[in-house]
Amino acid sequence: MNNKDEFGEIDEYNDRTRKIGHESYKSLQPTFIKIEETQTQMILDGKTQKLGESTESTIVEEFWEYYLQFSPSNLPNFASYYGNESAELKMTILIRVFQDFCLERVYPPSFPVPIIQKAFKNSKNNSSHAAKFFFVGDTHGSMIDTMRLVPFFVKEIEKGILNDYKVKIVFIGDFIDRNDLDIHNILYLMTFNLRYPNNVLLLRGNHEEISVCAHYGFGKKVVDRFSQMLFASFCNLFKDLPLMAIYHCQQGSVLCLHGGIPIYVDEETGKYKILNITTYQYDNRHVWLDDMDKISQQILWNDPIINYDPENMPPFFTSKRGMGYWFGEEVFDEFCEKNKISLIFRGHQVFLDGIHKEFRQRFITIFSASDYAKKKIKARFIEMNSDDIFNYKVHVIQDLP
Ligand SMILES: [Mn+2]
Repeated sequence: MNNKDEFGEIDEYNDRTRKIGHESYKSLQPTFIKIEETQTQMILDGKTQKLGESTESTIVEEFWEYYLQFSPSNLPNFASYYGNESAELKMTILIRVFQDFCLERVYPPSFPVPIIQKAFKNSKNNSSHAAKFFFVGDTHGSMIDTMRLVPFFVKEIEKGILNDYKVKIVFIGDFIDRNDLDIHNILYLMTFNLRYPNNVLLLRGNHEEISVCAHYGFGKKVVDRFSQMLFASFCNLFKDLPLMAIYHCQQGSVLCLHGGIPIYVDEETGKYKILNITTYQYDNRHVWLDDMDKISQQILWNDPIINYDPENMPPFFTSKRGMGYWFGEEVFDEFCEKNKISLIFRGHQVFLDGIHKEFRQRFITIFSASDYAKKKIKARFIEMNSDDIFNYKVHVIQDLP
């Protein structure tokens, strides 16, 4: 129906990927335990320091300087940096610094919901600052696009500082797989996030999970070039990426998530209900997808039904991807009403035009990788002002200077 076989979205999760994921997870289990123990020991020893106070922040500068030498016409090489003997160690440190940052920001004990919430004009405590948002969909290792986006965003952040407004940039998951340069892509985005910790946010996509990335390229590349240990470190980090970002603006709230809205389905009766996303007890922080709660799985995997016909279709049905659901407009409306959401921006689906609007233009898919599956894709991103959320701009990445 809506999905196109040519992009391999149908059966993306199947018995084979599930088996690969589970086997990788089992075989890496001792490594995961070792990583956890090392991290716990470091905390006990007082070795983890906050970013900015630590000499470890030099690792961020080092990666930043490294990526500054490249441009869209001079991309990093599949093999470059990796000739350096200490590359793996540096990556491991960068991963750990980024993981500490995620844990501190996303799961503080006072707010154990995997949502980044920032209030703007609505809030009494935070009434003065306007904000400019940028939303980026799947990048999937397409460095030619990331190399254009990051310098552009840096300039926007600087403009925001000069003119006293906030700049928030959300990358809506799927940084890896399907492209040879995906290791570079995730390293560059992590570095960008750490260098501008108040401006940048990386959300988890369905590819940031062991079953998917062990099967679609990233895992094999990391293990072949480096080690199982490094692959385990990446997977252990992915579980700590937030699932959603919600921004309260004067005209309404805007939600970002990778896949789609979740539906709670009673397996015995088949009846469904729509949840309040801020009070649901998530159990999402697992390396392997099948261990996660069904709501978190769906946030990463669901899709809208394109050209939904309420007369002749059920409100939702099992996704042909092999995980999650496709949902129609009633379910979507109920979700938005219950959670007081006006607009949703998400990635996850490939459209040649780089954008697709569904459900009276309120559910917006954005795709940000032009170098994907050998197709000519018009990769795009969104620019939105906090005081005028319905008049967001849609940019073509290639048109950036
Ligand atoms: Mn996806």
